[in-house]
Amino acid sequence: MTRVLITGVTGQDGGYLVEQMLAEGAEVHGLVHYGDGATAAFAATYPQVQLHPGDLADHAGLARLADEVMPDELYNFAGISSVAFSWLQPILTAELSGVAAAVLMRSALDLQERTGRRVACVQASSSEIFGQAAVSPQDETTPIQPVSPYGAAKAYAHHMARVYRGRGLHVTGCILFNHESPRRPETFVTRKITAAAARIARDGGGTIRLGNLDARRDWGWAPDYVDAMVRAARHHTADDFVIATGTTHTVAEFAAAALRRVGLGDAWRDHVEVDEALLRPLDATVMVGDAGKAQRELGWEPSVDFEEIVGRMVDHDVALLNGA
Ligand code: GDR
Repeated sequence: MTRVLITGVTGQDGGYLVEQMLAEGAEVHGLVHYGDGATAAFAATYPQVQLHPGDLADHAGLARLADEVMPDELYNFAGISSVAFSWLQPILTAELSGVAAAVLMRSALDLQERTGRRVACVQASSSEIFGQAAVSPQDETTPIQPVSPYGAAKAYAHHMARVYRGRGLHVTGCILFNHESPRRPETFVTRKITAAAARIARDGGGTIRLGNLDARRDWGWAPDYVDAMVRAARHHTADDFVIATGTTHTVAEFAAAALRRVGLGDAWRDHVEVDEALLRPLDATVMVGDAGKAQRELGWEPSVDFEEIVGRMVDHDVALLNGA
């Protein structure tokens, strides 16, 4: 039986990975943060998962956890996931999204060297490591030049995956572009828009306050991205893989699609206000990934397109408001 350790298990990707692993019959362990409000609900939903309370800043605790669980596969999804928040807490972001990842990799390597058993690791890297990339689409060879504290922390972790790979650890850096689902919190622009579109439709009016409407993102379907990471963990060779759809849309286009879904297509601009306070000090402008390598080597490709992602998220939020 495969034994899996997932950090960040209560997040969007953690939940989808748990479901995929339980369906396979794996033994699943998750690191949860002390006092995380999401833990009780998560434990009730997935009672089969063995939860380990801990703190990413407790380096000795992370090493002990790896030794105790002795995972075959370790997925690191933990850390600060909001680029906007990283501007408020840059040092904490470096600690939790950068240093903690390196600690986990070193712990996995120590374990592997002591026991002689392979520990396949996946580092959830991010397209934010490319910053304001000069080339589009971005692939595994695109220069790493982040423009946000989040991107810088993720770039460090991504480089450390390369370093530990050189030391013999089977660690893959999956460079994930934006990936969405109804499980996204409203701190991310997609869910903020779909939840607002549902409210506007119910109330017969209202607006969404947004920041940069012109930012272009490559939005994919989160369960597809989780599946890519499992394929990467099990691939014969550890490597870097871009996971993306290859299509890009602006925030404005996302808002228009969401409002179209609730029947307000032509009037979408009447329902969007720009709030300068939501603009970031620096924001990647165009993100679009080339996942050709993942397609060739992992047999992976995205299964849900932009309109369908928007549609599923809006329909979920409409149903939530209707008490479904
Ligand atoms: P991002 O996602 O920063 O790309 O990181 P987010 O949804 O927060 O922003 C996407 C783009 O939308 C613009 N934007 C707004 N963003 C938010 N959150 N709220 C707003 O009101 C708003 N208005 C406009 C942003 O400026 C940005 O350009 C996500 C996260 O999942 C990371 O963890 C992951 O690594 C990257 O995607 C790939």
